[in-house]
Amino acid sequence: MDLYTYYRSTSSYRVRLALALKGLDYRAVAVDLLRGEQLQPAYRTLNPQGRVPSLKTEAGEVLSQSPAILEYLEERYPAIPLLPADPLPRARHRGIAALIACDVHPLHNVSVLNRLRGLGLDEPAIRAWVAHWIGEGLAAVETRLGDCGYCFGELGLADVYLLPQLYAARRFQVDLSPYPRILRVEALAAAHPAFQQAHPEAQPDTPAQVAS
Ligand SMILES: N[C@@H](CCC(=O)N[C@@H](CS)C(=O)NCC(=O)O)C(=O)O
Repeated sequence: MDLYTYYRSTSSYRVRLALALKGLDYRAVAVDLLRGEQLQPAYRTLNPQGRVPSLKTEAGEVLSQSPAILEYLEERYPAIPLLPADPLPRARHRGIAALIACDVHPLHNVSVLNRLRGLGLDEPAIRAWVAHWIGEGLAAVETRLGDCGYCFGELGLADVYLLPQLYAARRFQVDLSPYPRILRVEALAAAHPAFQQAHPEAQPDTPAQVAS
């Protein structure tokens, strides 16, 4: 499989995590969002929306939208599942996923921030905008999480959405101290090889000054 990815893209990081957790091999193809490579015709023939990630499957089919890609991986490679078997815990994982993917991440996307710049907002105002929406989303996530282990005990889909969002939160200097359950999950994940492998600072396209 080929994954079209950008090192610090939240939605690419979700897919990298799922691939790593499921132990699946893939080739990373970097798409530099700051240079606008996602908007170039070469990439738009694969993904007309001009967003990452895209996944080219083993059969050569190109998939877009990280939730759809994650569902594909879950259904095609069920041996290591990201969702529990029972409907209720599955819905809890999906609730966190939807909160982050629908209500938080789109508000700090590159093109959205560029649009705010175009409207005349300066960088501190934009940072405050992002921090507000991420903080509001994480406050809601915090109330939903269990008291031990990953988001809901066992590692799963909710963690695949939460960890990338936390990376973005730290990048935008969101104060995470009010969220002890979230911080517990983040600390656990930091020691997990799949999270280390998928981490934005460990990618082939990570700039040298960012790599840890
Ligand atoms: N809902 C989409 C969002 C994809 C998305 O917005 N990706 C961002 C990076 S995280 C992107 O490509 N931004 C480029 C742009 O805004 O021009 C998904 O989950 O895949």
